Amino acid sequence: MTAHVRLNDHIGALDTPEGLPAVLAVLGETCAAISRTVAGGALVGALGASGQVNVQDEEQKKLDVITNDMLREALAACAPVFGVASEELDTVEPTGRTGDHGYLVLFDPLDGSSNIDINAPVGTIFSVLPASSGQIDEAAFLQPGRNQVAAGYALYGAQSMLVLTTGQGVAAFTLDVDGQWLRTGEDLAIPADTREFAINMSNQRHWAEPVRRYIEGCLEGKDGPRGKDFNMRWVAAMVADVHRILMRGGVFLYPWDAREPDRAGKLRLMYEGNPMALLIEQAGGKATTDGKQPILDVRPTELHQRIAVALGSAKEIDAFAEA
Ligand code: AFP
Repeated sequence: MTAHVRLNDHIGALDTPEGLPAVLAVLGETCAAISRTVAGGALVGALGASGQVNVQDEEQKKLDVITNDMLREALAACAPVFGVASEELDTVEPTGRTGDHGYLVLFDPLDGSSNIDINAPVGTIFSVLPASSGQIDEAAFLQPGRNQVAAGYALYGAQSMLVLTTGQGVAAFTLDVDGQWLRTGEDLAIPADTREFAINMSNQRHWAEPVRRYIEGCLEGKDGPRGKDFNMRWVAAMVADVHRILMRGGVFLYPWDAREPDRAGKLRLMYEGNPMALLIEQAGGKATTDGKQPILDVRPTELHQRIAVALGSAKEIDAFAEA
């Protein structure tokens, strides 16, 4: 049996700023606990709606609330964490700590909530930003994604996996029966070419013309301008679609659409777009809003602002940009 490196030993061997290993260790422990809670499903009363609505004006599932509280409490007790922000919280929550070597942690506690009650994959997405020595308010969180010192996700699927970057490549960990994250992949690399796209096709009539042209080119396959057939996937959980792309390539698209013309896109910049973009770029892919503008260069103006997303295999994102 191969001896696998544990998450904390992997982090300890990295060149990381002071305090960051402690933050990542708490995130790993909490995601392992969330994996156990999600796995309990109906047996632990974790399915169904909570009866509450969040700041996104979305009905919260019970697990949205449970997992959000698990992360808030664990991070509030972690000394280098100076504040947290969550998809499920109206605004930021300072921990009251200030000083040097502090971090801000942003998260989507359970991405893919619509999958919970059908036992399809869900996940936790997290982003870690440096905390300034000043006041920890919403403005302190509004940093471009390039400032992230770490980003990752936990995917609760057939296996529970944790995928993490601190800016030195992307590593993958699998949760073992003892609740330990054991390294099962490192230096993940996304193939530059792909024949697989992920998009919610039911929105086709609402897309802008370039998106329609790109998808039509994929659907025409080898009989059309692309000269090759494509396959489609859509898990309705960004974590699972991004994980597939990290494992075998592909593109993931959630573009602007005319259903809500004043909204840049459905996905949130700070705790979905930015962490996933850092992972994708670190694995050699491209992560953009429109095929050209890197997500990591977007200067945030609001904590819960939304963003269009086109990420994945570099050459296919270029083809999307030229459509
Ligand atoms: P939920 O967490 O509300 O299920 O949304 C998941 C998500 O933000 C992202 O993870 C998916 O890729 C995308 O939305 C699915 O959106 P559609 O339900 O419109 O396909």
